[in-house]
Amino acid sequence: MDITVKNRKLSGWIKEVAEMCQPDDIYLCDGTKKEYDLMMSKLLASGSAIPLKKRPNSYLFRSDPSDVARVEDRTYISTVSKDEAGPTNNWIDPAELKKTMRSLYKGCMKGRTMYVIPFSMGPIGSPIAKIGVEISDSPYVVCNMHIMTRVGSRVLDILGEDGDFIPCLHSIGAPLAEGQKDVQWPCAPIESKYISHFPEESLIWSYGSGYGGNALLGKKCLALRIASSVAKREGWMAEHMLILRLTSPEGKQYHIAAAFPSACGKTNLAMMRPSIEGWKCECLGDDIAWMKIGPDGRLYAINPESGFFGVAPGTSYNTNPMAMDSLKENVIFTNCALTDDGDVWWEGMTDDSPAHTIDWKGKDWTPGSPSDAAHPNARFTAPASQCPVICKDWENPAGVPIDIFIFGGRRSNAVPLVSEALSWDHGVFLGATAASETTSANIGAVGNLRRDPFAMKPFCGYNMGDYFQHWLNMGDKLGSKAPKIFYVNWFRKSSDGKFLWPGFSDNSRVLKWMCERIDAKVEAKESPIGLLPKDGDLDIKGINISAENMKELMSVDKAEWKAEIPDIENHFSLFGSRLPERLNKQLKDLSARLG
Ligand code: GTP
Ligand code: SPV
Ligand code: MN
Repeated sequence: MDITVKNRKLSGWIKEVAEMCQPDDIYLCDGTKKEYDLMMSKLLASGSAIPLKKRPNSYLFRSDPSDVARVEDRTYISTVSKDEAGPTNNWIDPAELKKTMRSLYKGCMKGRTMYVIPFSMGPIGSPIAKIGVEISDSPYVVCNMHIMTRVGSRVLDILGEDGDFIPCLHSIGAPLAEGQKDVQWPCAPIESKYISHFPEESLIWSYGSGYGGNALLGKKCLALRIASSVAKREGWMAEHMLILRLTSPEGKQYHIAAAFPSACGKTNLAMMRPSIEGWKCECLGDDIAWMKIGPDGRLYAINPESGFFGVAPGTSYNTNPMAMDSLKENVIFTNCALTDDGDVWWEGMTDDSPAHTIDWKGKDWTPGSPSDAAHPNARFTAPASQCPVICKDWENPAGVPIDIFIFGGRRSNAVPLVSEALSWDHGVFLGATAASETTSANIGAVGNLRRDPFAMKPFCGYNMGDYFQHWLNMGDKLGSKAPKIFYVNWFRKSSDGKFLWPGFSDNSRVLKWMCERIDAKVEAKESPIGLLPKDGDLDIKGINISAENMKELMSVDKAEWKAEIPDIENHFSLFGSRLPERLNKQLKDLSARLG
């Protein structure tokens, strides 16, 4: 059962974890295709993976009905002082949390194999990349990590004997007694799930879930929660942002990074096909951006991931054709429906639903059934390299210079389609006060409006008040080279409950206006909440939107916005003395502008 690795820290950690978790076997991952196939063959044999006739090398998984999304209520930032974790994170004292979790981890891998997965976030060997090692007892996690991160022996070569890495311990929390038959999706009950982060020692401990961000620890745990805390100390940024390159008909390139909360449109915008003539969009990343100030003083972004873990429902050839084309082969689908001819299906994928499917719970489903065929948080895991509009620079370790930041969210009212920040501080205020209706990317109620600053509420690894200050500091350092900040809302609804804006490829029209603004080609109109497009400046040629709807979409209702003020005050009061005074000033200015 012994495996040998050169790296001393890793060797010691593997031994320690094996003693605690007591697996039957240990396997060191090398990231090869052969290994992927071996894991899949195990998952096929156990009945967890369902091969898809219609898509080569692609498989469907059905999770336990209790394990369908991230669990924010069970996610912890465990710093020595509670204040360090701040008011937006759950906190337990590290010693206490480790004690609780050690007792859960004790013997938790009995009857299973312990996989050691060395991975790199960012191109292997690049100066900006971070190395992690995930230990997991889930072969499903191994396969997903192969797609989402760079797994391989080269990572161990780079580590050498003394190199450092971020230990990411994961167990599904479902040991097998001798002779006990495994279930299709083993996991632990909700009350013993823990997604824990110890940012002061760059350590991740996850227990009890096999799903997405709870289990693929390179993503939200390492690349956002731990990385954000490292970034604060080192003076860079780790953000919940897509990265795209937009090229104008004249051939000018613009790089845009946009932060929307989970299931609020990042993947769709990242690979959008502009509906306006001559404009081109290429994808660099769909979920996470790491950004550093370059030698020329501009802010450069890389995508630390190597795959997409995207929301399936709503994805179609109409809404997101480039995602659909990325899903033809080599894909892992989770909680989608299975069609009779051996393909996957989900709500919104086709105009007509199939006459019959097996739903995500494994039950017969026909149109008109009371529940969805695919879970609303059903996902695909696909290699980024398969996206037809992946940018040739997506793995360039130097990154791309960001011209525009966009914040936004899902707001059925109040927030206009687009506005421009009056200044960097005002832009930070827009990010800090961003609010969005909750989605099924987290276990919990859906559709409740909440403040989700910078789309980072669930992902900031330290006190959010300090995070706001970090944004202000970055702006001070960038000075005139700072990206311009905009705020968007694709999700405003009319009184009859329909989206006012067509969205998707037509979002290019909004991006075009932003480019014209940064090139000073058009002027903007003042409003209390920021700058708005002047009438006629937003290119809506050729789309079917009535003048009344357009007016409603762009309207800023003073009374509605005045009603936001007490809520923003409440939100800010959470941070006490950690709230930067510059943001309070922005709030006062907004109140004054609203009169
Ligand atoms: P995470 O992976 O959870 O971080 O989500 P995301 O921000 O990448 O969201 P994604 O692009 O997957 O979109 C989530 C849902 O919103 C999907 O069902 C999309 O079809 C829908 N959506 C995305 N963009 C638009 C839009 O412009 N308009 C409308 N109406 N819906 C959209
Ligand atoms: C999100 O919830 O923002 C996601 C999916 O991108 S997960 O990987 O589960 O966090
Ligand atoms: Mn996300």
